[in-house]
This record gives sequence, C-alpha cells and structure tokens, in this order.
Amino acid sequence: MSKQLILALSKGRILEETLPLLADAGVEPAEDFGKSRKLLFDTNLPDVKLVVIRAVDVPTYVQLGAADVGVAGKDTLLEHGAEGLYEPLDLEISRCKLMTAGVVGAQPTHARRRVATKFVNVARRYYARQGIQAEVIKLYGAMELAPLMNLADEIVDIVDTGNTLRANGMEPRELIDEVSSRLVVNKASMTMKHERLKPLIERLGRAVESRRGETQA
Ligand code: PRT
Ligand code: MG
Repeated sequence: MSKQLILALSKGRILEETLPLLADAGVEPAEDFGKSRKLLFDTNLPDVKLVVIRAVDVPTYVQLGAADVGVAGKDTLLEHGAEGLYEPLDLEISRCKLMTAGVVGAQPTHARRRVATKFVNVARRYYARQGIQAEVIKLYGAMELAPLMNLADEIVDIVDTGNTLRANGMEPRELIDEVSSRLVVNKASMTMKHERLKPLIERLGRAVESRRGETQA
C-alpha cells in the first residue's frame, strides 16, 4: 500500500465547509478548485492528494480503498451503509435533518403509504421501525413535487430551514435523523497508514473544537 494519502471530498455545499477545516488542519489544495475542471488535485503536502466527487460516491471510494479518507453527510452514509468504513469524527458542518414531509394537513390516500425519496434504504428502515406499511418510490430529485402530483403521500428528504417545503405547500413531519458531515476512513488504511492518519484526524478534531468555541462565543 502506498504511503500517499488520498482524500475524497464531496463537491457542492459540503466542500465549501470542508476546505476551511482542512486548511486549519494544515491541508490546502495546490490550486483553486473553482477555476479548474480537474478532479484530482495536489495539495501543499507532497504525500496528500484530493479528489472532488459527487457526495453519493464518497462512501464507495473510501470503502473500496480508492481513497483513504472521505468527507460525507451522515444522510449519505446511512443510505449507503458503513461497511468497511470507520467514522472517527463528526465535522459538525452542513447540518440538516432527514425528515418525513407531506402536503399541509393532508392524510395518506393510498392504503399502503406511498413514500417518494432518494433515500430508499433510510425510508424503508424508518417506516419498518414505525410498523408502517410503506411503498418506497425512488426519485432522483424534486421530491417536493411528488405529493403535489399525487405520486406519493409523503416524502423523505433533507430539511434545513423548511423553506423549500413551505414554498411547495408542504410541512415537515417526523424527524428521522440529525445530519452533519463526517470524516470516514477506510478500515485497511486506518491500520496500514495509522501513523500518517492519526495526526490528521487529531488536527481536524481540534479544528472542529475551535469552531465550536467560536460559534458558542
Ligand atoms: O447536488 P448533487 O446532486 O450533485 O449532490 P448532492 O445534492 O448530494 O450535493 P449537495 O451539494 O446538495 O450537498 C448535499 C449534502 O449536503 C447532503 O448530503 C447533506 O449532508 C448536506 N446538506 C445540508 C444539505 C442541506 N443542508 C440542504 N438543505 N443537502 C441538501 N439540502 C437541500 C434539500 O435537499 C432541500 O431541497 O436543500 C433543500 C432544503 O433546504 P431548506 O433550507 O429549504 O429546508
Ligand atoms: Mg443537491
């Protein structure tokens, strides 16, 4: 196993909040992501490289060892499954909630409750735990549209301010899980590259703590 460390970062909103934490931990991209079409980046450290990929792909890269370390939302990890991954650190960024939601005041119209979501595994587990018979329908976007079009009785989606739901005549219902982004580490890398990973995880942990101090002050 090479001693190089590959970090897999989720592009989009998580990336924006990850970069300052990584910088505090001493890792900075060698060039500006925004100005580049590249996907694999050098950093200020000769033995650390970054890949910037779709959030949903991060667990796969880390699980299979193509990346040693990743940053992914808890929602993505819950949906993907965490086999082969350690989750040593809650980065406390990109916070939101996984919730059920529906049209304001509406009752389910289908005998077996219809639920539209991109989080099919999360939804199946949730409704099974509640003892509710549910037919889970996979969608890839615009979940809020499904109940309005009577495709589904409810959705399972990410809620932050609730503005997106409100704008579509919907209301948040049950909380499934609190979400924030997590550091994940490949299990084999954790053993084989422990000496290199330990200080990185510790420095990130301190960066998270000092931010927590700032936001509470
Ligand atoms: O966009 P793309 O398909 O490439 O990937 P992605 O949607 O996975 O990436 P991105 O950049 O949208 O980031 C998703 C990750 O950010 C999620 O996996 C969460 O861990 C985290 N996160 C934090 C959020 C939000 N907050 C959030 N508000 N992800 C999505 N949203 C969306 C939500 O889907 C809904 O449409 O924002 C809307 C709700 O926001 P409010 O404030 O209107 O309630
Ligand atoms: Mg998105």
